[in-house]
Amino acid sequence: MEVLQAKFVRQFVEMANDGYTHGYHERNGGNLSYWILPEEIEQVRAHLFPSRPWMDIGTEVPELAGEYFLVSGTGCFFRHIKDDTVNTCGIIEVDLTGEKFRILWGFESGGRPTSELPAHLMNHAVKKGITNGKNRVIYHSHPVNLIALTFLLPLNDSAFTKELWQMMTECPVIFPDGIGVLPWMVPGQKEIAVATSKKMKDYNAVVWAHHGIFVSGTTFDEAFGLCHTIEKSAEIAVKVRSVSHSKLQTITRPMLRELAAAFKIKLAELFMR
Ligand code: 2HA
Ligand code: ZN
Repeated sequence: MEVLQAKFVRQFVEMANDGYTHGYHERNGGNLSYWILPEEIEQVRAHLFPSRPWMDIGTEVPELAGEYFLVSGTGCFFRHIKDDTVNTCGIIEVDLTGEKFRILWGFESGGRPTSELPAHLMNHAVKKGITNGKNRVIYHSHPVNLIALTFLLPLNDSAFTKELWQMMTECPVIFPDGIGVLPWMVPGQKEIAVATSKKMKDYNAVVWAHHGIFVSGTTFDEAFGLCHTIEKSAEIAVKVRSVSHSKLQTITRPMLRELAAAFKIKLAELFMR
């Protein structure tokens, strides 16, 4: 099967386009990666060309040795992924040491994977262990209201989780573990990749102060839906703050407990104090 016809590629492109139309990807902002299943790589193997050299990942991911990923490209605009997938995206293979990768398809005009490849692969490595291989998608974007909140709330997991849980009734159901927050750091480096992947041990979403968010998911819908929900909740928080310094009422802790009981979910106790 041609790579562009494979279902996982079509879903990847659809999600990238959703992110663009939601306004999460100005210029070349944001990036997306998908851990390809063995049967999916077999569907397209006849169209892969291991003709380019092994390159350094910039970190070590021995857990992902020999695995294949579909990734967006550095400098690429999400608005072009739908109509120009072969130049804006590519399939890569991780080598057997987990320190190098090579391009097998895509990036036709000489591009290469996202500058955040270390963070993507380290997050995949952590989630692979925690979810028994079920997590497939890692997504990074720049949603405007969430970034605005990083100027208004204390930069810690508790402040963000409590605020965003309170803003929309279904938030605690969608991210019962809460969300992680990192202080401002230089993007594209191993340090921010290590810090993000540490937070991914506890959460499926990690906020980068004054920058954006990383989310994980077992499917494209799960990952995008989580980002979308968090950004919508952040938009409500920003709107409420824009109108008034104080809230007249909110979703209280007893209400959160009622919700957890009704939906049979376990909310992270850390954020219920
Ligand atoms: O420009 O979003 O964090 C791509 C990015 C880097
Ligand atoms: Zn970014």
